[in-house]
Amino acid sequence: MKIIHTGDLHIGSAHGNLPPEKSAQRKREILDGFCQLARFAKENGVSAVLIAGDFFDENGVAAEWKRDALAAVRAASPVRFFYVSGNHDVGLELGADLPENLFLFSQNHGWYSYDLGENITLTGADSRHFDTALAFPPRLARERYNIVVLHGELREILPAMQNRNVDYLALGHIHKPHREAQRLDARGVYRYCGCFEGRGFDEVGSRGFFLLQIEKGKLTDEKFLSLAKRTVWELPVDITACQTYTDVETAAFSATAQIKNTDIVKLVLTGSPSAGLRKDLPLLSARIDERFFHAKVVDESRPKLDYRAFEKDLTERGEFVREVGRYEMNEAFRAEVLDVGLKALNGEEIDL
Ligand SMILES: [Mn+2]
Repeated sequence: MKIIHTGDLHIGSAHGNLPPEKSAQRKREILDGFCQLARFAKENGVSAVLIAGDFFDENGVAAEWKRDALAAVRAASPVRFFYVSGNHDVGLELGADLPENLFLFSQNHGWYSYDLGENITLTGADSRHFDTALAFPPRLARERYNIVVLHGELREILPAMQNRNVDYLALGHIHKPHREAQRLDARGVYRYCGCFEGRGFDEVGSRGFFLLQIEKGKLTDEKFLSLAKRTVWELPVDITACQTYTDVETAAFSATAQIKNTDIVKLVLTGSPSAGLRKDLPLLSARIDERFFHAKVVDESRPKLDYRAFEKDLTERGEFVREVGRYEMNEAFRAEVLDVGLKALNGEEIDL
């Protein structure tokens, strides 16, 4: 039997840190991603799609987003969708007209189980019953293949689920996927599926979902697949050797050369260039941004300072550098103090 483990889609969410029109586009793309997932499931003979919470971004998500997501579920029949709510959508009202192939876990029980066929049992607890459910873990039959779907933190979930005949613990909540399934106990494994698409600069790298194959009580195959429209990247660029703005731009372009122009990029300048280097962050940001769907540049480089050059400098800058030189501190921290202080004295913007 083929089963998809997904979650944390956050349909209806705006992508932070993007200009309004691009944020709105991302919002549509994420819903469209789910519609594609539903089609993928149908076309590939998937029996069940597990949605491990945060299907929608908030309880108050607009009606049309819910309607279109549920229409995609309905159109994918006979694929069955099993949805536990997460912390973001625990109070969500889905309305009365639910697709017949959508199954919930919130029937006023702590736990609810479904027989998926082929000796596989799926058990889950909705977020509103999370604490009670963990206090009274489910009784799972030893002779069944037991999947449990939950949304929450490992430190709460793992102690309650160990040594209880769980074979696969399908988790949602943490947005970074476990590409390798993690050992739960002598019998089972667990994993977070991660969010479906990166939605902010902190959600870097591949995002997707897991396609599991379970045969005769064993997980015989699993694949990490992605339908993400865009990937978010964070790329360090060492500018220590740069002498001019052109060098900085060249280094930035070469660091991003392999990245698709439809992706989202955060470029981090690092290293210790000479103090006089003109980095021109506004121009660099604009040049990088025009190459990608969206980009931003963060400067974490710290200038190399020759203290002797300030020995006879009678300005506030010289006094400041000499003063910092008198204290004991590690050199990386000293460089940071000098960088921030000199920027402040120059009236430059400080990024702490
Ligand atoms: Mn989430």
